[in-house]
Amino acid sequence: MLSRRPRSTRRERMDDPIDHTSMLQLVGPDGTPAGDTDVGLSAGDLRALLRFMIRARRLDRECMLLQRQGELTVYPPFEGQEAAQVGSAFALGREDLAFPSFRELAAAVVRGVDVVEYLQYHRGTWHGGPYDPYASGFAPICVPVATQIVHAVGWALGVKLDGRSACSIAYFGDGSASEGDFHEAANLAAVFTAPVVFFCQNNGWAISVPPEEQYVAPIADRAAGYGFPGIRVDGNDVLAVYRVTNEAAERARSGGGPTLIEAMTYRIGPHSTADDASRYRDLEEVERWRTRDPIERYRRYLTDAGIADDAFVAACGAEAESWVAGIRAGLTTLGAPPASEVFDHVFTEPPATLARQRREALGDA
Ligand SMILES: Cc1ncc(C[n+]2csc(CCOP(=O)(O)OP(=O)(O)O)c2C)c(N)n1
Ligand SMILES: [Mg+2]
Repeated sequence: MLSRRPRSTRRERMDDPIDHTSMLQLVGPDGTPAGDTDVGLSAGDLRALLRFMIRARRLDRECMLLQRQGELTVYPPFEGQEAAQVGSAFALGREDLAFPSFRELAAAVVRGVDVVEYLQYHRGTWHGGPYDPYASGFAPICVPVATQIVHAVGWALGVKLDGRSACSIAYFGDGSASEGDFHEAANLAAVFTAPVVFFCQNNGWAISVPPEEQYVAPIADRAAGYGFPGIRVDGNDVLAVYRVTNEAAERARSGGGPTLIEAMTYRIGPHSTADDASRYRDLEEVERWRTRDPIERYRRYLTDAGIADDAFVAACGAEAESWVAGIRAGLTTLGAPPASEVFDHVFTEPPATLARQRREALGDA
């Protein structure tokens, strides 16, 4: 049986583990500029970043409610990580392909994935969500930790062999960086100059395991060992995330090879709806991270800079409400998937036993 973590270990975390001087930040937690905020985006695009983050948070909270109401089986919330996901996904082009883990719904929204289709995975009615990965540029949800990092490199190598200009981005967490898959993928990408961006969302926890039990040096520093650039960025600063991802993606597409980005952020909610985070972390830690909220920070920056006003922010909130209401309606009125799917998608030529079971269950061949 698992024993509870000693309280002293958790107490040590109250000293902020993030060194703010060693990560790129363009907008500080209070919304004031902390660097050159000209990231090359138009005023419309700068407003779109805020609109996406507001929309994503509203959706995330609705998904938590949908799970509690029995409409989703389980759901992994991303609240707190909106800037990391929206800023990075916004930097991708139509030809690029994102390889997510299971917590990247905000990135999926930016890519234009059909959310009702995406959520069928969490409703338990389809294995990976029936959306088209190529049409949306967003690969299926990947729950086996870190396996998608290898997939992203494989796809990127294919792009290179085809002579196309595109890149992949692998989304993964701090805990995933402890898996062998991460190392294998990073080394392979380095050796073959694969056009891939390794995007680590360091959200402070891997379920109940804190960073001090996962690594000693910053994850971004590992890039030097593989021979490509690595950078730590304030993952709650959407402009900084956009800038580093855009640069990494452009380098990848133009033959410069991989980049490792470590976005320092925080998982405000539980690991998933099946988790009680109060068993292993203090509420003070969560409250401290709320003061670095990515949305409020960026809202202040945009309004202070005169790029957005209160009416725009209010309109984003209203638009998010009706958008989410449509998703709820779409999800809760879905019919059951056809029973035949239980037998599909594994064998090209089903073995006799399976064919017999199919006949018995469905009465067809
Ligand atoms: C191969 C594998 N091992 C273990 C698990 C159980 N598991 C699910 S999420 C998770 C932790 C992931 O932590 P991190 O990479 O930091 O991502 P986060 O959940 O914080 O987004 C673990 C151990 C799994 N899904 N797959
Ligand atoms: Mg994590």
